[in-house]
Amino acid sequence: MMRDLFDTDSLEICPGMVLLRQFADTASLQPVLESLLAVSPLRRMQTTRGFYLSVQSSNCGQLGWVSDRRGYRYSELDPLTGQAWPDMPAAFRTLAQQAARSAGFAGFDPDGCLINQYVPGTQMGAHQDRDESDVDAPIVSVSMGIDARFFVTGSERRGRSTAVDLSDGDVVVFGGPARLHYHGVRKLKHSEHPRFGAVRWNLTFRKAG
Ligand code: MD3
Ligand code: FE
Repeated sequence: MMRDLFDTDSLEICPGMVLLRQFADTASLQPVLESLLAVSPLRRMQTTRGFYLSVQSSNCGQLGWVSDRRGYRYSELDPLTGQAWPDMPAAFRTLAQQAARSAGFAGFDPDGCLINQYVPGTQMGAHQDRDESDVDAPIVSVSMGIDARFFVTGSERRGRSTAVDLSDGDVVVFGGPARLHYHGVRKLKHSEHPRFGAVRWNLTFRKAG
């Protein structure tokens, strides 16, 4: 099927930020995700100050985002296993490329995918994603499982925010003028998804290297 920016299920939240509701077939992604986590398991990453992030994380692809007492960076090796991250599955790559193209970013070629697991009570404070060498490339975000309220404040960390509730299968593309916007996720409410249970997964596809 051909999808483009003018389909009714594509919504521009602000310049450079495009929401594609129900774009991803998460039932088919679920076993693929499980096979990745069998190779590079979930873990809680640490900040430079020694605090643990409340999300649990892993990665696939050439470069994985890691954070520890030394800071954050992209790494070719999983520090937990000492091995390369698992390859990015074709189903993941194709989904990210199709979403980016639908949002006007043809030619997106992600080299890493950060996998974040949220459980009820988990939140993510306002931050920018600026560790990627190429911030001209967009970031593609895929939500699976229970709903979360995402917010974006813009070029300042504080101030008025725009909220979007993200549900299973929703994909958001952040590029152009939105690429360096501050954003985060409000504390997750308790709920259950029929296939994923009381869990939210977020995949973010990045051009890191
Ligand atoms: C907005 N994840 O993993 S969507 C992250 O829904 C992250 O789990 C959130 O923020 C989540 O870094 C938000 C992803 C996202 C990624 C990059 C962005 C949103 C963005 C860059 C600019 C603006
Ligand atoms: Fe982010």
